Amino acid sequence: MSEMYKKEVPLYGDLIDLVSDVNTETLAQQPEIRQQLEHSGELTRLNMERHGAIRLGTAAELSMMRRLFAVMGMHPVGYYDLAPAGVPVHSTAFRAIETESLNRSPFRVFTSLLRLDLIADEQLRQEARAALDQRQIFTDNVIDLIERFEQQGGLTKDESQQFVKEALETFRWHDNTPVSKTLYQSLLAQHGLIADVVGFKGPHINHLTPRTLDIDTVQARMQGKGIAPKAIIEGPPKRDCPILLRQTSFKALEEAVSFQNAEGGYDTGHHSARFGEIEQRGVALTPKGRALYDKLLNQAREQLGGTPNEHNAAKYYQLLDSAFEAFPDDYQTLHDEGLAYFYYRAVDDGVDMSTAISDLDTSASQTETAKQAIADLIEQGAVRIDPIVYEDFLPVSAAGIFQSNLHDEKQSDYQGPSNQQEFEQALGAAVYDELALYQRLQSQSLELCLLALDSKA
Ligand code: OOG
Ligand code: NI
Repeated sequence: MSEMYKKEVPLYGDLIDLVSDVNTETLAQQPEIRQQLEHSGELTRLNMERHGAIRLGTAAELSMMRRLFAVMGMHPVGYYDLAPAGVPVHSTAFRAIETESLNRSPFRVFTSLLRLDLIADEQLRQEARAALDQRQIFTDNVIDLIERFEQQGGLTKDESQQFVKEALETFRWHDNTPVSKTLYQSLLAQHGLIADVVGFKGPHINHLTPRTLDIDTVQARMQGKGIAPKAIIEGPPKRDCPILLRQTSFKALEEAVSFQNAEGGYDTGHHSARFGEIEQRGVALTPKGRALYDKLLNQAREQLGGTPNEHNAAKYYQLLDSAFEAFPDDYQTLHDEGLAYFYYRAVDDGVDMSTAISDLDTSASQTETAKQAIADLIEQGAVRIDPIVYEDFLPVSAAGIFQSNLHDEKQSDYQGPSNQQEFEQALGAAVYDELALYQRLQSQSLELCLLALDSKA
């Protein structure tokens, strides 16, 4: 997919080069980052870290997409409702869920389902539905292979190769649209996103995202490389100990498209939807940490009194910096205050730890005595903590990424209830709770760490 996208959107290739230069510089300048990535097994996956995004039109497309990703060990994690931020979709992310699988392939796909019910104009809604019902975004072969995978519980090597080739077709760009220019324009007038989904043959991958170790430097250097960045970096401010996710993108390009007309020919026009993005990930936050993050982010945005843009970017960063002074910025405090998730590792350097261990058993790891015992072991240097990387997305940030790429000046306002249940019904499965996944990783690592200590004691 990366190869295909670099060919389709050459500017993305330039972005990848810039990111990998900056990553190399950062690793050379900051050996502690290199060491940390080595410990968590992420150094090898640094330059292949990617996410991408697609937008789907119907429940049937979403449920088949779930089955397609399942073949690759990618499962729906999290529910994101973007309607309150003026984007008529709700979403999940398909990704690996075990540490080992994540280290092998951290690729995620942010997958949105268009909410046609949010189109107010009844006739347009029907036309949109009819256009979507007519398209088939999966090849017959890929559907056969998905069914075979489900029946056999796997695919042979040949079948897997065939699967990758066939699955890729779904994500390809098609510059001939199946709708008329008039319909496209009415859809566009409703919302850029509706035109992008309904107006095309399939859910073209709309961006891919490498991981950078220094997003501020990449953002600053983009312009110099002829890449126009969006106005602000989404997410938390720059910190010593990165939390969650910071992201920025270059603006979507205007691309030539041909609209089918009634005479069987084509009318020319253009469409902008595809862009490139970069991300910098930090430690995953517990519910307590996340609540603090949301509170501080809202505080900065309320003080700004509007959506961040080119004109108020400097002020926004200032407000964000001062709001986040209330968020502890060292791993030890993040750990001790229960704000973030960590891996625990037994350190092999002959520290005497016979005292603390008796207080510990994992089932009791949440009790105060156990917490104190772990804190003591960390303090003595017998146990080391390493941040668990946040693997998911942030709704406010995602809305900012969507908006910057829709050339959408008007601010839409969608009321109505968030509908995870309806989303899961369309998906044909429940989404995994991301917080439960991080909690499980942390507990498992603690268990292993205690076993290791026990065997040494
Ligand atoms: C998805 C935008 C959200 C992210 O990284 O938060 C996103 C889209 O534009 O379809 O990719
Ligand atoms: Ni993205």
